[in-house]
Amino acid sequence: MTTTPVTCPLCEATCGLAVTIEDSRVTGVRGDDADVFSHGFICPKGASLGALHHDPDRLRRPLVRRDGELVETTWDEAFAEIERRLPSIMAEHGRDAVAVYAGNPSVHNTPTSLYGPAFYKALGTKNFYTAGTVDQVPKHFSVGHMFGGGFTIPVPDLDRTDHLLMLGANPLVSNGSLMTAPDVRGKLRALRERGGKLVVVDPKRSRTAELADEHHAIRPGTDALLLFALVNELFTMSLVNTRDLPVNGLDEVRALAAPFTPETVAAHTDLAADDIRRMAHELAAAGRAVVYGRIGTTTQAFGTLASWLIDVLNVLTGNLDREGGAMFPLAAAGQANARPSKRRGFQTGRWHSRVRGLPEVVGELPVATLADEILTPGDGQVRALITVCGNPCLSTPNAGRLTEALGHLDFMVSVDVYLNETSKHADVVLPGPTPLERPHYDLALYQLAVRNVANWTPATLPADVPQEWETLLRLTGIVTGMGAAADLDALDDFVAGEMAKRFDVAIGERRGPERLIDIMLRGGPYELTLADLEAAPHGVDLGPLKPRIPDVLRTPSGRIELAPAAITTDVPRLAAVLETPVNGQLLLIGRRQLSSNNSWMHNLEPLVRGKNRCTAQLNPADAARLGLVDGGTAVVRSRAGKIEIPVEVTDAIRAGVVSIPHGWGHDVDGTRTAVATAHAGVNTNVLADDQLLDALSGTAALNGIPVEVEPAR
Ligand SMILES: Nc1nc2c(c(=O)[nH]1)N[C@H]1C(S)=C(S)[C@@H](COP(=O)(O)OP(=O)(O)OC[C@H]3O[C@@H](n4cnc5c(=O)[nH]c(N)nc54)[C@H](O)[C@@H]3O)O[C@H]1N2
Ligand SMILES: Nc1nc2c(c(=O)[nH]1)N[C@H]1C(S)=C(S)[C@@H](COP(=O)(O)OP(=O)(O)OC[C@H]3O[C@@H](n4cnc5c(=O)[nH]c(N)nc54)[C@H](O)[C@@H]3O)O[C@H]1N2
Ligand code: SF4
Ligand SMILES: [Mo]
Repeated sequence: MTTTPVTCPLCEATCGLAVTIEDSRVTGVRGDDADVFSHGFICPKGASLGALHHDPDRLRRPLVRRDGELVETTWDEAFAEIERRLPSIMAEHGRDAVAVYAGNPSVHNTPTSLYGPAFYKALGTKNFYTAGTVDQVPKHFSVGHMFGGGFTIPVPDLDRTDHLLMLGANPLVSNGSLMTAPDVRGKLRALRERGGKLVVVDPKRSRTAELADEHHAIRPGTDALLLFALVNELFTMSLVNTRDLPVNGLDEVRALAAPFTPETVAAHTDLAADDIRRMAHELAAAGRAVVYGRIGTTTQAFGTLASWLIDVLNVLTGNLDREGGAMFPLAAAGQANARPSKRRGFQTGRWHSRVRGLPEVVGELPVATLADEILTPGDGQVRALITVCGNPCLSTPNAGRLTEALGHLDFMVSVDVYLNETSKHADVVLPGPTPLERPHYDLALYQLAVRNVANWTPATLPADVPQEWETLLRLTGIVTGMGAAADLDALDDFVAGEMAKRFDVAIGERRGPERLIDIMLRGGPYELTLADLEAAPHGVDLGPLKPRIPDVLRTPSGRIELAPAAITTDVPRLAAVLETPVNGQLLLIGRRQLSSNNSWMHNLEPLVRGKNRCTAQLNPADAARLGLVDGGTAVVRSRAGKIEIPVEVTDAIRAGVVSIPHGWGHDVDGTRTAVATAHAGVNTNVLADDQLLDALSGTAALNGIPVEVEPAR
């Protein structure tokens, strides 16, 4: 029996877990008390790492389509099939005819996060999509233009703040996002114990709102109006104090905010003008305060404006880049803004999608238009798709249309551990190892951590499938013409060599992800080595966040751009909302659930036990008006589609709002997920509208979707 410390790769919190193994069976998973960051915290998903590892439905051999059926095959045959079909499509129709969709776990999985980019670059397609455009891309857009780097995202300094204004986030359930912070509940309790204040803005009295000092049940999609009114009040009452921050565009922001007084936004936000005023005054008066927003503020029609205004408020109150405010982490590895580079400024729209002309942001196109690109004939039509750790048939808007579109592809490959709603459409499915069978270093999420930390986890158990970095290198070999039999060591040397050049260090001895992480650590700001982390299995604490301005800025001016034209151009669209009378339309929003992980962990019995969680939550007043009863069934309709779903009546939801969780809808033929199928739920993204986007970033508005609800007959 051995107990090994492991960093959990399932969500953004990066908890340290202690995994007990007996005769290569996982017999226990608990929080690792010695972890330098999480100090023993664990959630139900982390506790299910063993169930995931032993899930009999998890794919252990590649699948290939023969006579219409997906059948198990050898690795050589799987790659041979890809080599037979993919290069010819590229040769005949060009590189853009092959699209990629990289899903959320591709960022949490160290090997795919390191070798995916090498493969995508080799593929060279403009049709590159990720889960980012159903998630955080508006934030990349706003910080890119304000601070000069799309990944220069400030995070709330949770451990030292005295006032946290939180919008559209529920970290007690999600465990935090764009804010790597294990045990958020403990941190929020500590905030209140030291006399601080937590204010939550959310159409639902979420678990986080329940813990808060104050909860404001805003009308969905109107956060930008509220935030602008807070800005307006700060200027009007001379409460602006940017300290010694280097700021351009103050006067412009003051002028832009002028129409958005607390009175003018009150009707649309459904918040009282006096409350809005008080929120502004308390924010300005608190010693150390921070505004933070998440999914409810990004995946909505004004996602970029809301994301921008959140940091405008952090600047106007002098809380950007100061202790207890919104601070820039300095990760040990891979943080682009930690290295000296030219201040070229941030660009978006370097290319556009073919059919709808939607802009590129941080190298990707909006996934809301992937189906258009597949279904619309013409030069550059997408004919092949490669998904890597993604389930867009459940995760992206107008899921019904995307599912139909996949049937029109000439060829599809899924790099995925399950045969599910998306991978069932593939011609070849390539599985990878489980989290316990691969090494882990949370490259992306330490760049968003509320404390600077570093932790390396070697693979705990031997894998019965190839490592995904090798799979991705094989695919790289195929699309670069070297073929599936390409020399993987030579390809790996090439990838490592490029990275060593970029980080200005020697290439080093190891192979695979170990070598790449070692290169980034050695070239990083703390000059750590992988050996240092191997010697510290519970992690290395690099201390609290420190101010990083001006060095962190990469705007051409070297200053914070508070009113970039690329963003302010969308303000008239927001102002127009004020001219439109409020109507009584029901609006659909989403919610997360503690024992779900987007769409893909519903095949684990411990996580789906108990009553059906996939319900439409409605306020008692709406239920009564519509003739709906708790436990009954409702028909919910939007422009995009229609579903039937059980009703849950609860006063936690404000009137005029319906909340349905995403990631459900597992009752489709041809999958191999018996437990999930038995707990199917309904796919809410059949309702999400692929035409309803944040105008600037093309990110889908998954919150604030107009719907009609009636009792099912
Ligand atoms: N309506 C609505 N829709 C939403 C959201 C919402 O709030 N409301 N949220 C959006 C957000 S924020 C996100 S991030 C997306 C997520 O969207 P996706 O990333 O498309 O979906 P996931 O459910 O994370 O699916 C992950 C896939 O990766 C596979 N997988 C898991 N681990 C591994 C691994 O180690 N290797 C490989 N190869 N495959 C693996 C799983 O089997 C699954 O197929 O959903 C979005 N969709
Ligand atoms: N347990 C669990 N944890 C997860 C995930 C999971 O599926 N399950 N998914 C992970 C992923 S991919 C992500 S991106 C993060 C997301 O992390 P969070 O953003 O914290 O996610 P949610 O819990 O969906 O919280 C969003 C909140 O926004 C509210 N909301 C909806 N519309 C609006 C609006 O218009 N305005 C405002 N102010 N609020 C609104 C919702 O009611 C909800 O309470 O969570 C991650 N963690
Ligand atoms: S909170 Fe996230 S990182 Fe921590 S145990 Fe749960 S899933 Fe894993
Ligand atoms: Mo996400």
